[in-house]
Amino acid sequence: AKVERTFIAIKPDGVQRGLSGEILQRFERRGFKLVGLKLIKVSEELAEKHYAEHRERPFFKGLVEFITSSPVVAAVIEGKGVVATARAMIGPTNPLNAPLGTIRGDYGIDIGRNIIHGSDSPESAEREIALWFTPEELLDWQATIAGWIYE
Ligand code: YYY
Ligand code: MG
Repeated sequence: AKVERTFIAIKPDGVQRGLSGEILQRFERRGFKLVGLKLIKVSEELAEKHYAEHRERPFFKGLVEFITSSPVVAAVIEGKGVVATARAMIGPTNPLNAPLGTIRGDYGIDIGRNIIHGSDSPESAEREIALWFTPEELLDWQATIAGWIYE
C-alpha cells in the first residue's frame, strides 16, 4: 500500500506565538516524515477553497479573515496511519475540550485560535495537499532512520 500523507497547517496564532518549531518537532519525533513545508501568506481564494465545507456557517467569514491575517506554516507529513494519528495529536476542535498532551490541549483556549489544522480523512488530505502544494513542492526522499521506526 502507498504510504499515507496528510496536510497540516500551523495557523497564524501558532506562527505568531513562536510555536511552529515545537509543533513540527512533535510530528518528527513521533516518526512522521516531512515531504512538504513552506511559510505562506494565505490568499482569500485559498482560504475559501480550503474551508469550503464551512461556507454557510456563521463563523466562516471570521475564519477566513483569521487564516489570511498573518503567515501560516503549511506542511505535508507522511507515515503509516498519519491522517488519524495527526488528528489525535492535534486534539478536538475546541481547545478547552482538548486533553493535555494534544497540541490544542497544551497550547490553546478559544476555538477560533486553535493553533493548527489537520486533514480529517484520507480524502480531505488528498484534496488539501493538491490545493496547498504543487507536485514539485512534495519531495520523495528516503529517511535513513526508517528501519528504526518501522519493523
Ligand atoms: O477540523 P477542525 O479544525 O478540528 O474543525 P472544523 O469543524 O473543521 O472547523 C474548522 C475551523 O473552524 C476550526 O478549526 C475553528 C473554526 N471554528 C470556529 O471558529 N467556530 C466553530 N464553532 C467551529 C469551528
Ligand atoms: Mg476540519
